[in-house]
Amino acid sequence: MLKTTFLGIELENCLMNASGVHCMSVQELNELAGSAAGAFVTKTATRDYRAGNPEPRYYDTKLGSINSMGLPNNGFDYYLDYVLERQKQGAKLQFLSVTGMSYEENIGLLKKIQESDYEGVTEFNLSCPNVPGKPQIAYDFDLTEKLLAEVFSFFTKPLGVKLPPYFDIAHFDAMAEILNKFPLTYVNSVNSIGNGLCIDLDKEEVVIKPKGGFGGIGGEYIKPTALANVRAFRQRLNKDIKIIGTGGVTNGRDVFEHILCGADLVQVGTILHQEGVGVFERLSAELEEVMRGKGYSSIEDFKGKLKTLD
Ligand code: FMN
Repeated sequence: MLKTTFLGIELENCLMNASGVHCMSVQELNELAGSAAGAFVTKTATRDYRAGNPEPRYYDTKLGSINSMGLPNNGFDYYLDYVLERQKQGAKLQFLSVTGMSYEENIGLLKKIQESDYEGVTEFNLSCPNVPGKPQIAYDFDLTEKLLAEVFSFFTKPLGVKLPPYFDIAHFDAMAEILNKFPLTYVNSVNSIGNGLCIDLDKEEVVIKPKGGFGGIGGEYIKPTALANVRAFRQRLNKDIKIIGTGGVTNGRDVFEHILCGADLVQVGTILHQEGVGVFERLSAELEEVMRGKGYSSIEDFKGKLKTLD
């Protein structure tokens, strides 16, 4: 009932982890690969190993999470080696997430992927802090266009971009116009809502250490923003650009809503962090239950079919 395809490859279901959650080490990645998730993505890799920010750097709240991890990761080669090894063993669809700490590092990483034997999908994370004092890449529209133009001058493998949330119709229009110029495999919306602040009232104190307590918000709080971004891009992007919906999923109804807005695959971050890889079985069962209640037998029956009131 939940079977779907992506790039012509059949998947058990449309569910994945969101990059950064349960995908840092080989052990975590193996757990994902062995879970009920339809596919998985690796932790966003930078060229070099990064320890990340001082702890506490992640905090669960009643409605989600706040984090300022600082991109801790084992470095690009670690994750490339992992997906190459699995590819040799017959893995069909894999997602390798990368970002550079500078424009040149971004180009360098994508050149390495292009020159490697990797045949899977690359998730280019455009929603990470880049140059200090400058906004993240995808909030700089000219830079995004320049970078993608250079990338697609040499990159011929499947590539998707991970975007931050947008909050203005003019920004949906402008970003979609840029993205439509390139042969992207998919757009993944959304990354965390940037720079929120959560407070411990008893202590009258912030809950995470880096950046004076400011951090990315995930979980229930962000579902309406995530759905709006999925819907807005589905309405604006070329039909051959797929959408991965990420943000605010805690149950099967949320997954259904992402698909109704046009998501082809759906990723889960905060709830996976809170529940562990067993969450994929629960979400699959809950999604099936919603579909059965509505008489749907495949996600194609309702994908992108959200109705409006006019
Ligand atoms: N997104 C990335 O693209 N790359 C990352 O490395 C990354 N690290 C994250 C680490 C943590 C602890 C969390 C909570 C999120 C991270 N994210 C990262 C963002 C998630 O992939 C996701 O977009 C966001 O949390 C929204 O989904 P959610 O509401 O299900 O949490």
